[in-house]
Amino acid sequence: MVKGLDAYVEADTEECRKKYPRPLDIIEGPLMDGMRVVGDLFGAGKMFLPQVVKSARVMKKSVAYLTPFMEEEKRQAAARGEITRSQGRFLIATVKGDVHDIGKNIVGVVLACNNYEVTDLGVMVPGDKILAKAREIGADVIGLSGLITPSLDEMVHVAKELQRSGFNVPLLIGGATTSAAHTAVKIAPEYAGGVVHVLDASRVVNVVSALLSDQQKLTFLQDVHSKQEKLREDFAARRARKPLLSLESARARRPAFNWDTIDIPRPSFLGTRAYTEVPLEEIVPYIDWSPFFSAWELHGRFPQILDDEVVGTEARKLFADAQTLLTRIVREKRFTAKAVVGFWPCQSDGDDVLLYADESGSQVIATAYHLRQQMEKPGDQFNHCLADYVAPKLSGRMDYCGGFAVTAGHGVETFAAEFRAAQDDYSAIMVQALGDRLAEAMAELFHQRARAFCTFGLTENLTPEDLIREKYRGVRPAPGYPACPDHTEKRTLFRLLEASSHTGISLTESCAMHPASSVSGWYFNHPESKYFGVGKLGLDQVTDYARRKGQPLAEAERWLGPYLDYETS
Ligand code: B12
Repeated sequence: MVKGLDAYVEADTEECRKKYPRPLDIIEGPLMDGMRVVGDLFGAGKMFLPQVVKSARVMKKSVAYLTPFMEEEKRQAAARGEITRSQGRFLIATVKGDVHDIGKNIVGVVLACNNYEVTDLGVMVPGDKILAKAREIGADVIGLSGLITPSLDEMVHVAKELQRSGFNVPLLIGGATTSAAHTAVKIAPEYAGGVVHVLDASRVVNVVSALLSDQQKLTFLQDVHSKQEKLREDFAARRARKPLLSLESARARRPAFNWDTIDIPRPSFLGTRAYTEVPLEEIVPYIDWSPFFSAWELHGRFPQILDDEVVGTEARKLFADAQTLLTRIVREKRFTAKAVVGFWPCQSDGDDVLLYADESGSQVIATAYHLRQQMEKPGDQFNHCLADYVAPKLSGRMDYCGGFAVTAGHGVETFAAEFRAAQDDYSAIMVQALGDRLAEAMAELFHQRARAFCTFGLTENLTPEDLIREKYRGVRPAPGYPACPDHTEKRTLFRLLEASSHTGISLTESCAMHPASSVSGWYFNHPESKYFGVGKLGLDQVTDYARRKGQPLAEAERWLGPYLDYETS
């Protein structure tokens, strides 16, 4: 089990069954002993996540073999009026509007192999369902996961509902978009039962075991509480220390481009072009493998990571398993990759981009709203906004920008579910991680094609490494990323691209894309375009932005929550 070898697990379990009086003794004896070794090595940094998940697979298969025997035993115990109980009941869910799965699944597996009874409600789970299930199973701890910023707001909502409904079980917060600071400032004050941010799966067992221990719970929560108090103070102090520029001053510090001379390439087509089945083998060479290893908590750049002194051996094994599965996915066409790209004539109007029906510019078919940096910067630096990369109306020149939506996600869930049904979480997580890599690779592939459509890309001669290092002209900021943090702009992008009908990707109420392995964004071709973060936003900008979008201020504030530099009323 410690080595994660599962070939003979059923035969071995049967052998144990003959030796041990009860099936539960096997779980609590050799299986848990094995997992304890795994947990200790993982906690001490001597074992890595892929190994833990493989060991968990052995445990799960063994438990699956024992389950019918335990059911029978439970039935008999119940008939005698006895109750049995696990280490603790953990309820986990990805919040409403979010489709993030992989991080949540990893956490579920790590807890389950430490003998916690994990109930996983899946993705896009509304708060009332989480509360109802928590009540039904008598959850000892509730965990919420989320990938994108709108989920943060949903987490605050769930915390408020837990408080309102009189719950008192600890609430764990995790996922890429979450942070200790946001948890301290926004979520923890809403719920008195204890709210803990957990950075990654390697820490979750210690946190849960402390929370469920009568001896440790109080001091653990007191410690969390004082750290959160400090984070709240730091947050308030930082805001007081670093006042923002007014929107007007920030606008005056926009980059000054000479629009008379800038090269504006005209795309070879205007409107959209859809790709209903992109061959997977065309996508594979564009995969950036470094984030794949991060997903498995092996940190380092690919390919150097394969020779890393500490994680190299595991990284190699993981990479070999990934190649085997990827080859199978491609050969058996397990995923269907779909894409749509589009180009439109456009001009900027302040911080907005007006997209036109044709090059006469007489009919605006959509407006893309952008946000500007308001942080104070040294004198020679600009306060950027994506609209700066588009020829202003006043320049009299017509510009072009593009958009894309790509997905490798059709088929991912079905394939992952097949593995899960066979108690193989290792391969299920691997399938999801590969789906994500293919989606990102598609974004790279189609950006290269887009640059070729705009002719300047035709003379590029870039290696895959050059592509990963973005050694090309132009950017493809994705709504939700730091240069354009408003996820609702995906609605405009999707309408222009007719993305849902062309690719089968749908937007949830939080503007997450379903299926999960999907990416969408804009193309800007300006020779000096680059990625940046808009950073914190002042009330003046958010008020102006809401007015331009025709949105109530409160709605704009809701979507931009973590970026606001002020308290909302
Ligand atoms: C890989 C990745 C993707 C992949 C996969 C996403 C997916 N299927 O989940 C792809 C390429 C598809 C993608 C797409 C997008 N992404 Co993305 N993506 C990432 C990236 C690089 C890593 C996320 C990841 O999968 N990590 C690996 C997993 C295993 O880690 P994890 O989720 O963090 O989970 C661990 C912990 O957080 C914790 N944990 C997780 N949940 C829970 C729950 C509990 C209870 C506990 C205790 C712990 C816990 O344990 C886990 C295991 O250790 C992050 C940046 C980053 N470095 O985090 C951006 C990031 C998450 N993406 C982002 C965005 C904006 C997007 C898009 C909206 C962009 C777009 N317009 O296309 C889309 C949205 C996709 C969708 N379906 O809606 C933003 C989100 C921030 C925001 N402002 O909203 C990020 C943070 C990038 C950034 N810096 O802005 N993305």
